[in-house]
Formats: sequence, C-alpha cells, structure tokens
Amino acid sequence: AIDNNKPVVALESTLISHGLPYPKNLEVAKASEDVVRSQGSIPATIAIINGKVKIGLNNNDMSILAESKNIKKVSRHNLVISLQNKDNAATTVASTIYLAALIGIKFFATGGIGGVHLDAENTFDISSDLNELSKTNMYVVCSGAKSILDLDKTYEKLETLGISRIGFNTDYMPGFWYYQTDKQVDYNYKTADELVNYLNIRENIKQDGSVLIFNPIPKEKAIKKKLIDDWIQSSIYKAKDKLINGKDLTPFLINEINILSKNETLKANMELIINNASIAGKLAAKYF
Ligand code: PSU
Ligand code: MN
Repeated sequence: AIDNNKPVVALESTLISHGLPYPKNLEVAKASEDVVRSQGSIPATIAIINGKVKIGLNNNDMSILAESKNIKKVSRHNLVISLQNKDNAATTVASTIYLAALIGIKFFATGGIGGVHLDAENTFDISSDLNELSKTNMYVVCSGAKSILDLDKTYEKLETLGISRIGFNTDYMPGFWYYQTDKQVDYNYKTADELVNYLNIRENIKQDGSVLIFNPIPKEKAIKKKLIDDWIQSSIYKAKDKLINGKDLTPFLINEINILSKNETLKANMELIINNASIAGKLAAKYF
C-alpha cells in the first residue's frame, strides 16, 4: 500500500491490551479497522508479535493482543527489549507513531494521547507520547488527551513542544470522555478539504513533528465533567494506596473508572476511538 501511494492509517495496540477489557477491546479493534476501510483507506494496526514488529495485523494477532494476560506495554524506552525477548507487546501512541513513520505512514488514530499526569510537579510523570509527537511526523486524530491527566498542563506542554493543536469542527481541545475543555485550539477547521490543505502547506515548509487533529466525542455520547472528576479523584486515591505508578498507572485508572462509572466511560471510550479512526480514514483518503 505504501509503495503504491495508497492512504494508510496506523492504529495503536495498547488500547486493545491495556485500555479496554476483553471482548470489547477486540470489537473496537476490528470496528476501527472496518471504519478506516469504509472511508477508502487501509488500516494498519501495529504491535510486536513474537518479537517482530508487525504493521498490519491478522485475526490471530488481534486475538492474542485482546485475550492474552501477559502482553507487555511498550513505548520508546522499552521497545527493543521486547524485540530481543521475543515478546508479544502492545505499542503505545509513542511507539506506534515512531514505527509507522519509519515505513512512511502519515495518518494515525487513537482515543486520547498520553500527557502530563496530575501531580506531575511531584512525580515527573509525563507520557513519552508528548516527546515522540514532537519528533515524529504524523497526523494524529484523537479526542485530546485522556481525562485522567492534567489537561491544562498537557495543553501548554503541547505548545512548548511545537505540536499543533488543530480542531476539526471544534473551538476547544476535547476532554476525551467529556466533550470539551476550556482550552482553545490553534484553529478550527470545518472541512476535510481545508484541513488537508493546511497539511500540504505544512509539508511545503518541511515542518517536523506531529499535528494533533482534535475530534471530540459526539455531544450526545459525552459524559459530564463533574461525574468524571469524582471518579478520577477516587481512583487516584486508590492508585496511591496500592502504590501503582509508572506505566501501570494509566491502565489502572482507566479500568477503575470503567468500574465506578458502570461502564459509561468504557462505552464513551469505544465510541470515540471508532469515531476518530473514521475521521483519520476520511482525511487520509482525501490527502492521497
Ligand atoms: N487511549 C485510549 N486508551 C489507552 C491509551 C490511549 O483510549 O489505553 C494508551 C495509549 O497507548 C497511550 C498510553 O500511548 O495509553 C499512554 O500511557 P502512558 O501514560 O503510560 O504513557
Ligand atoms: Mn507515565
């Protein structure tokens, strides 16, 4: 597909193995690929299977990632270890865009990127997604950064790193499970044509790094911020109590909040991931 200049959309695998429970994770992974296809693009879910980087998975690979209990979570810092140890591993936003860019993929979709965690001033926990987005050329369709993060600090950090915060029919950065934050996007593009034109201009001046294309969860599917904030507070409290930190923190919080919300957040998460994959498929098809 790449050789023939076809539109390809990369998809990550951490949300399959560590972000969503089985069997919903498999459902989302397949539905995401299907919507990319229905928009006229080619999906390439990325993971490490038996120590090999795979860009484009088959059904068996998908099932391993969705069902197996010992899938590693790899970002840039621990990627090579999983290759050497012949692991099955899921790739985060950071490692997925890194691998996708290596072979010339330009578009990527996920739910929400990683970012600056709450209390980062003490823990220094800032997702390496941000660092990777600043270095890797990728057009990333997402619903902002995950609600469990400090979204104000994440927004500022994006600007510091020179990562464009583009709205697709939104004036504000989305809040992942909730519709929007009060942080203004750099520009609100109302049509795919205008947005693709922006990407072309950017390429003319050879700007590097990623562009975040913010696509909020549909309003009627969004959850109230107040509810989410309460769930976040109690799950952060629990994480501290259980001494959960580092790369285990994000999956722990997401899972806890799914339970507290009686799967409201899980439903919203599924909805927005598939929706983002669809927009990425549409933009890629227009771009090529
Ligand atoms: N988006 C989701 N669910 C997820 C993630 C994103 O809807 O599970 C994953 C992504 O793979 C992202 C990772 O890169 O969480 C961030 O983890 P950390 O905060 O440890 O960098
Ligand atoms: Mn982290």
